Amino acid sequence: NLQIEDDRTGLSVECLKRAFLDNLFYVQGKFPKIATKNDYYMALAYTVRDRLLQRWINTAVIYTERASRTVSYLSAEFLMGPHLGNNLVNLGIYDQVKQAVSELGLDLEDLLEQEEEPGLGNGGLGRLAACYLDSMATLEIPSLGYGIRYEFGIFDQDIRDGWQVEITDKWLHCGNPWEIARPEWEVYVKLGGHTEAYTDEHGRYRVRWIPYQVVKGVPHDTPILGYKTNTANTLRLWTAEAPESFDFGAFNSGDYLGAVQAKMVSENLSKVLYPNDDSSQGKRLRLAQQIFFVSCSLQDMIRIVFRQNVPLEKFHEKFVVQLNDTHPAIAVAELMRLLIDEHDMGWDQAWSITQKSLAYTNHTLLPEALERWPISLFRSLLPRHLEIIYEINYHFLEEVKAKFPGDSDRLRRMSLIDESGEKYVRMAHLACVGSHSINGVAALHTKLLQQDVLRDFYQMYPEKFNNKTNGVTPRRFMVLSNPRLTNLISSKIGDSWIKHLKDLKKLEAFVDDPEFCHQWRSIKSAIKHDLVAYIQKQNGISVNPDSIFDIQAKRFHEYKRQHLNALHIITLYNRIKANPDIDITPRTFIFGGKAAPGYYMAKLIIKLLNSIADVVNNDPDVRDRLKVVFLKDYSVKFAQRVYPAADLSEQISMAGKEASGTGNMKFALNGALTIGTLDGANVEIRDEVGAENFFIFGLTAPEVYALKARGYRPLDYYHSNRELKAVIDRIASGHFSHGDTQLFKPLLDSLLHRDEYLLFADYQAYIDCQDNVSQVYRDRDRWTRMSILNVARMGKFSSDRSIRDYCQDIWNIQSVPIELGE
Ligand code: DL6
Repeated sequence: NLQIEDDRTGLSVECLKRAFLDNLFYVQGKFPKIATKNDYYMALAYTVRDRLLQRWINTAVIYTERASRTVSYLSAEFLMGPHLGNNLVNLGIYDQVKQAVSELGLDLEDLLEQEEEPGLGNGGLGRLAACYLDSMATLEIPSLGYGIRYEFGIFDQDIRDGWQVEITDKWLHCGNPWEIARPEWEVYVKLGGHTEAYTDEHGRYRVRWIPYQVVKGVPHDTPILGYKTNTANTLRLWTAEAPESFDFGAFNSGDYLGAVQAKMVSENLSKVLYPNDDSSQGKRLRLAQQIFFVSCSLQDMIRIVFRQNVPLEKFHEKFVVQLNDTHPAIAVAELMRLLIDEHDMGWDQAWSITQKSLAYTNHTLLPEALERWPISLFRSLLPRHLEIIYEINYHFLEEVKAKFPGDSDRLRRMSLIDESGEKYVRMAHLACVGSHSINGVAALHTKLLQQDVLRDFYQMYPEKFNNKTNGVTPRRFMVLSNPRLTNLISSKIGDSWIKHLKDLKKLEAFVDDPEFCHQWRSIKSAIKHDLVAYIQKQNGISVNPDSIFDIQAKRFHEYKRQHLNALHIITLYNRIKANPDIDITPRTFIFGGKAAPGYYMAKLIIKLLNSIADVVNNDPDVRDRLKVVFLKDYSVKFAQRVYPAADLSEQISMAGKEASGTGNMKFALNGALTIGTLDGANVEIRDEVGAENFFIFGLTAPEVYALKARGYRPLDYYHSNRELKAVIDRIASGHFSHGDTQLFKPLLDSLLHRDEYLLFADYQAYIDCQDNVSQVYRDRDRWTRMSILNVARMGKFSSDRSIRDYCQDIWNIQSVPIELGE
């Protein structure tokens, strides 16, 4: 018995080896001779999970005993990335495990590669949620992440003939060793049907909801371990099931297909992640997904409240519920419904608890991304919620009237219901009214919310607004992904920076140390060589490791302006074509990212980049001075490989559009210099690292507004800028499309006649700035110095800092250290 316990918790190499072989045998049912790589991965994953479980259970015991105040982080997306490597880092057993598997004749890197990452998110918003879970566990903050266990995550991206092709992401096909299903905590969610009013035995007005359909939610829990703490919090993801697998009535009467129909309809709810990161499409299934996971999660919280003997009136003392964008905003109406209809509470008390419990984070300045649902759809799916929203709206508009008497235009603008045409429920308004806190994700973003997108709400509730600049976890995005730089840094300043990122500041003392600078440069160079090998293997393109690695890796969207980057590439290409002997600093342009499947223009931009790559990489005049590489299927795993290799990070969105960005932080933390506009968190990164260590260009947000207000005419720029005109004409001529002059016409027409994101207005400033980058790169000492100073000054952008800010300003929550029992 003692022996078994040791094999499940021990951290010595010998013990790890024994446990690994034991899991291979007893869990995978294999022995080394016939085991596949995946069997080995699974055996190792279970070995690591066993070591997490002790911490996980202890954490749960202590939280339960103390009924600790808990953060519920509600998010439709959690882009976790592979678990194995991160758990090894956080457990502090990376080296022991590497040795253990190597003594068994295996390579740890190989096994890490094997993991299918759970791609349960689109991009920044989902990845932020994952960084926050890591930081909450590291800071020993009791927390539960709640979301959906999509059977199919974000699609895999293939590139065929330069076009993006989407492939189903079957991330669960080999099983998921990190989760434990908890069917004993299943809950039921109602959908559709109608409501009936009645009077209860105390003579009170009540409403009964008779649903058309009931879906079962089953939680699947994944432990989230903090870095070198004993805290293991929980990510709880819901799977939708039919309450009964079969409709036995239909089955018995011979209607077999009809009998499984209900099961299929229910399971659809957690079938697939919506692959759009920026538009609300008003789809019924999406709204159903939202109510599904929100209702499951709130019911689960109420179960916990009861289990811990907390009176329901103190729900808001036990839980603070952070809404990650408006996707979970239906929580406002659902919590009201649960308290009033299911738990007999009066309206005023329920409303007070709801507002005190909920807090809302906004993640976008794009008007098209603000979710709204047609009333007809809402009524057919959530009839009771619509009634509750009408009632909230009535009380809310009374408040507005009291504060701004006689301002009917304001009432119309602020109403929870958009009545300008077809009627819609405005989810951002619902979130603002139902929450006690509203935050943006970077200083500029919050300011723009206050001045523009949510101005009326800011005037109504100024005290609710606050900024929480995003951050990223240095565990995954440095310690795990960049061990070489991590070791160099720790050899100089110790490893306290991993938990206290501001300690990186101590690196400044070494910026004039030639030996240190040399090591710094050698490490970047070694990592670039690795990426060169990867690119050769993946894309068959040979790349010069001494060229500037100029990387833009993020979702494809016109506002992010990957096509502005393309204009720069063609500008350099044109210069070479005009003067083949021109002295150009060699560059490798690397792109990665997915486009929403229905977003035609973004997909055309991917096609353009691949078409440019085909021409530029194969034109003998270029003589390998420029290379263009599109790395397909960008993911967290892939990002971890790319950030450390970058010299230059492209953060070139039109100012006033990128809420924050977090890739900008990951690149800079890994020693890349940034070329960027004054948008999102770029502004704060520039402030921290110093303007002299940052390549800033382009219009500011106020200049963007002013230019648009004056009347923007992109054609004027085209006609007056010789290089710009040559670039556009080169594309239009069919040079990158085998003579086809129509292929990129929609993109060119959009630029020449609308150019919503002001590429032409920013073009010259961008080119000038890039020319400066090329100049500075030639001075390797200067570049290295800038790189070191960037890293040294990135302390602010740890997600630990963000979480501390949330804890202090919004959540009012303290850490609960976990002791490991015997
Ligand atoms: O806050 C995380 C992340 C920001 O860094 C990005 O700037 C922003 O675009 C992204 N938003 C989304 C889509 N959100 N909505 N709605 O991913 O959030």
